[in-house]
Amino acid sequence: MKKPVRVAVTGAAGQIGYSLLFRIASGEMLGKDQPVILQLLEITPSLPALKGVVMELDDCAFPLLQGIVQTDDAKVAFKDADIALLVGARPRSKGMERKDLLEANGAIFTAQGRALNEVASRDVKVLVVGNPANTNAYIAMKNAPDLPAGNFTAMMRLDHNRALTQIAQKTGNAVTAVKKMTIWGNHSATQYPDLFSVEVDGKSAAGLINDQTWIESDFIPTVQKRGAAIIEARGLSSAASAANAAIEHIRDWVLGTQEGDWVTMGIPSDGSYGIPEGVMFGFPVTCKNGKYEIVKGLTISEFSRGRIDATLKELEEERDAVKHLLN
Ligand code: NAX
Repeated sequence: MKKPVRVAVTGAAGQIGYSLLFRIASGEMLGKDQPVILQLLEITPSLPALKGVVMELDDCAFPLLQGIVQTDDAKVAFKDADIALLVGARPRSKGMERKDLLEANGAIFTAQGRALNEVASRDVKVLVVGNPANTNAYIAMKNAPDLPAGNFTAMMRLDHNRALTQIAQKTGNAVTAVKKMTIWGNHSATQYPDLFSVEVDGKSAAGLINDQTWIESDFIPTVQKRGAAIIEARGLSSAASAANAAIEHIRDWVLGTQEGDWVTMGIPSDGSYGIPEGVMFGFPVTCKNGKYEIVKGLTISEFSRGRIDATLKELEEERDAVKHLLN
């Protein structure tokens, strides 16, 4: 039997948590032969609800689940964590400005970055889901100076998966035929879903579709605004699809991406594609042996460059708004 992997999840009693925890415990994230210990963090008022979720986890009798920690103390939740899924965040309430949202979440991710720095495994793989995900990940990274910056990532995978399905449906293909998608930039409405490197059954998606108006007026805005469309339809934000994306992000990071394809991860830039170093940006990456690497050498058209610059500008503005919270 393998040694159990310690997986910390924050916001564990929330909607995404409810879709996420059972799949982690059943082995869908790290493999059907990998035991796990769940270390669950909630705010104090939500501990009773968390207790209910833990009772349900118990009632599944998952063979791979070797322990569960429930706590409102980040240092307990992150102790020796190998993986940390930072899902819990302050939602935007009525009348709250974007600046106030950044500030409220900044406080949470400053504290959690510090706690990770103090007690997590030095190899901890951190995925920030809670919004604004890229900037929250940036704040946590900056508050964990003893951990490698590259351990911190932000979730762009839901946007990536949304874009794959749009292309599959447009071209009448199975989603498995669609490869090499990239969502550049911020997990927000400025993100740039780039189909110019996408292949469908080995052929250029842009060539097959051959319709710039559809790309600009349909594909890009549909992917960018999908989160709002789900809220409009469901009355609640995406949860099961977000949990699925988190599972896939970590699974690929740990177990590797498929040959001949890549995925999108929000990672600190190494300066590639003219994105200033350190900016938490959606990039195309391949993963192998637990490490990710940016796909280099893609052609960026003038159209794409304009979109990439716009999402970069937004991320730089967010970073400037939280400067006082950085180490
Ligand atoms: P919920 O409001 O259902 O759950 C959030 C949970 O986090 C609550 O139980 C709350 O008590 C807890 N929490 C709040 N502050 C905490 C703290 N400091 N420490 C620990 N727990 C804390 O939200 P849910 O629908 O689960 O969404 C969670 C986050 O994911 C939100 O910020 C949401 O905006 C974000 N999303 C990000 C996506 C992405 O692609 N990056 C997509 C889906 C989702 O919108």
